[in-house]
Amino acid sequence: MMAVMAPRLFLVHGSHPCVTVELALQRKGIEYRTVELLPPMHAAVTRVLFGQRTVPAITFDGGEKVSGSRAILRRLDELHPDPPLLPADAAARERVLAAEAWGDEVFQPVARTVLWPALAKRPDAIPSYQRGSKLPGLPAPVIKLMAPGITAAEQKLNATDFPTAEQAVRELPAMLDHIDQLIADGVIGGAEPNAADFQIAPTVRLLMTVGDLRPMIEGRPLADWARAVAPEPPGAVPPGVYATA
Ligand SMILES: N[C@@H](CCC(=O)N[C@@H](CS)C(=O)NCC(=O)O)C(=O)O
Repeated sequence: MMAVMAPRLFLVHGSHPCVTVELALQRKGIEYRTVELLPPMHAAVTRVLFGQRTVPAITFDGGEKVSGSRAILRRLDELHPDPPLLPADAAARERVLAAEAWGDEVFQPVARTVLWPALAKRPDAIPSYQRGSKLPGLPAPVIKLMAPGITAAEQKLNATDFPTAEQAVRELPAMLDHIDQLIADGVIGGAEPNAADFQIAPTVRLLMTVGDLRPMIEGRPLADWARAVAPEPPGAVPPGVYATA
């Protein structure tokens, strides 16, 4: 009998949608291997390998390739139905899918919008986001030299700059209210984590690494929920970058 190859997850260290996929794989007890890519160069590699520039991307036994956190979770449910990532009840399922789509399309980009301008202001914080990476770390003086180039490239890639980030910070409380409402409505935060839990919680946890944003999150129901669902990501930007009320 032919041996079944474990899926290979292409990821960037600390990337929140990559955590989403890892949480789903782990929930289903699927053994997988990871291929860690270095940002922002990873986009060129994934474009060649997957025809799409973003991570997460995954290859399954037989060579099937899937890009995108939501598409990967759908495929995982097809390949390994138990435990399911979506509720069986049709109405509940629609609510979870809508929350997951919001988490992917609206909330997930906020972390990139806010983080890269913060790191441009505090390049000394960049090495903290590499903690736990499998790739060889660059010496601090080299990172210092490269920081303006890396943060400028990432801001361009993610269509952000400092004013855009400040606006996103102002809009964050309304988004956090929405997540608290999803918890109150039982769409997320139930006994069994679902696809929307796995999509939204890693973004909350990444935002908590930004010192100015953490106080906006702590004390809300979503802070404990996010801690229960997703692991603590690497990295810390000291407070004092963004003015918050
Ligand atoms: N929302 C999509 C896209 C993920 C995404 O934008 N990933 C970032 C890393 S967190 C990326 O690969 N960016 C590179 C680029 O935009 O070229 C998903 O959940 O899969």
